[in-house]
Amino acid sequence: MNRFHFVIGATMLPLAACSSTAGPKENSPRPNIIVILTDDMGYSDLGCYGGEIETPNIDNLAANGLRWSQFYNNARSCPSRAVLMTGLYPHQAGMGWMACADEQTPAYHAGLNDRCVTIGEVLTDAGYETYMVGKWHLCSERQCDGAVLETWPVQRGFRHFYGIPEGASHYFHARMVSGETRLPVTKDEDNFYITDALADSAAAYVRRHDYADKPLFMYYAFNAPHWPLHAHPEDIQRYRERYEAGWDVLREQRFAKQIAMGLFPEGTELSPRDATVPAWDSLTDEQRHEFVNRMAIYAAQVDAIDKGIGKLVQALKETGQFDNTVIMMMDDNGACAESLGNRHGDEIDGSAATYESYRKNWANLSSTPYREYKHYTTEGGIATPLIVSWPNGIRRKDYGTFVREYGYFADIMATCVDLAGATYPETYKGQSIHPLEGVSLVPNFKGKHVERGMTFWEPEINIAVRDGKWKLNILNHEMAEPDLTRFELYDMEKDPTELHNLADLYPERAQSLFNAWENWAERVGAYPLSNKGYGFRAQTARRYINGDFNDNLGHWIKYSEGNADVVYSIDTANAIDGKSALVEIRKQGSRPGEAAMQWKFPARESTAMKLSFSYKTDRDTYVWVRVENQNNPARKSLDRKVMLSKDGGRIDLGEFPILGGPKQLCFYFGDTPESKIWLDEIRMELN
Ligand SMILES: [Ca+2]
Ligand SMILES: [Ca+2]
Repeated sequence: MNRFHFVIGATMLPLAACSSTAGPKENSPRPNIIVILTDDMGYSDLGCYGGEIETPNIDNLAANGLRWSQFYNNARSCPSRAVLMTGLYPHQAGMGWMACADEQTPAYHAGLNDRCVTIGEVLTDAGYETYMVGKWHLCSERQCDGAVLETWPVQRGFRHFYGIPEGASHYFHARMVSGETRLPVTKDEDNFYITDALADSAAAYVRRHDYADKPLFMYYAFNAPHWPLHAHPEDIQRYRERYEAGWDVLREQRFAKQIAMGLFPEGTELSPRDATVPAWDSLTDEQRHEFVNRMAIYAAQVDAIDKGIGKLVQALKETGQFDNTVIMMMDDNGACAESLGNRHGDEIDGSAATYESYRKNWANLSSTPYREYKHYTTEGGIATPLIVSWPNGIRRKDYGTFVREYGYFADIMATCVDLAGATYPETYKGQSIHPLEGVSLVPNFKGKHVERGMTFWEPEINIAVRDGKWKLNILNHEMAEPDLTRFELYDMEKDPTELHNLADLYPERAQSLFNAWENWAERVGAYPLSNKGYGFRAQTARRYINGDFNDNLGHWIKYSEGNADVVYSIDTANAIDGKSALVEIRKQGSRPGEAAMQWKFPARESTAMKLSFSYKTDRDTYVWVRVENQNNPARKSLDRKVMLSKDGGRIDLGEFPILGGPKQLCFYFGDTPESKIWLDEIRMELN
């Protein structure tokens, strides 16, 4: 199985052989550390958290280790991963929001900034060999698009990397990266399945690792079970029957199992079924068939994660490393209610041709017993399993028990620093680093108390504060301006599922938690709050044009059709200010508009735009500069033939009105004579 993958794993291994000489030598008592992250898996999907999906390998780690009943992530991929990797709040690390939108502020930078360090960087300096396998999602999409590697895993502390820099992947047709090298997209005949490929790579790293030389740190981040729904047919088949019971019965079953295992106290209330999800009994046979398929595929994806962890544990055991390896496993956000695919009538079978999600209907099961999902600061959004295995460090009498104190993703960095005897730096590469926000969980490993204190959230203008047994929520499900007085206050000891809002009963407590949140928001840069719509924010960030080409051609669209023969590249040797876009027009097109560089951006109604740019060229020539409506390019706000002289220079097109809506700035070369044109310092200002 996955022979293609095994070869890839092997090709990057020579790197591992050239270990540096830093760090302690033989028989180091320091443990290996492996942080395992899953993606978009709900709180109750694992068997050891109440689920009916078969996860024997993970359950085994829990049975011979510890489980946290109240551990918190940061509600969404990029912010959660930033917190996990840096031990800071996401805004401090530059990832207040997602990798798709560099909003040009320190808190919303779309990638890790230089005021933070990763666990990989800290443990490298402490003498660990560092590996990363899987999904990164801590580099800006614009930089990824431009192949700028500044914040890829290898640049941020991981000597070995196999995975995807981006936030999601097709499971069968994946564009993997080994180290810093993009590999070809996998094809059907490669017999590739990403979860298995990552598992083979992680196990191969462990087997090749020289533990006598130095301990290992591995960050193993599955992109599963994030959409799309893709799985092995034989695994899907094993799960179909058990989901015929439907979400209503299964929610009750999961909850009963959670109470029986002691995850929640007797008397805890199960949240009611999401009001927008229909009763299972009300579905037609056809609808049931479709939804059984969706959940069976999802379960098969989780099943594959478990098999992958089984391979990892086996590799650790066979190489004698398991007993002194700390494994910490968690998920990056709550169950995902996002709706993908629109294939009603087609069979949803988890095959490569499909691209589906399991929908809110099943996310509601995955969140059992909580309300809500990924994105929100209700427990359904931010509560995650945390399972810790460490035979040499956890007392046998504590095996299988729950740690009932709450913790936060930032604590993982602090725990790694503690376990490794490392120092969290005040400065790194000449930059001052934010002080660590996490606290070590190692005392919890020994049955002792950890003082986590107040903890704060702001994902997408969803606000939360946890302080002891109290939790304040301000939820913003709409795109509307947030109402920061709409407090929900919960006693998490009596009401862990957040069903009884006490804000009216204790208004002063709610207000004081909010005041603390405001101080925090000022401190970390969460203020001013940004609008939460994904498309809106991703598009709005395009108003910051990549006009200096610092991100190469990132997010420029290189358009050509017909007989236009145009090459677009970045020139650093012969450039205007060190790096410029070079457009080589090799053959003249038959009509204007066949080839262009396009920059897409949104404009409000009645906006005035200013535009200027620098150029060089190898002959007297011209270019058409246009601002077009994206949906109807014939509607132009600007249409100018700009003469370019062999001397080069700067063109200022002044200020002009543009129509509102989605726009594209275009440099058209379709009828431009054969020539080379260098463009740089493109300034686009919108009022
Ligand atoms: Ca996620
Ligand atoms: Ca430049």
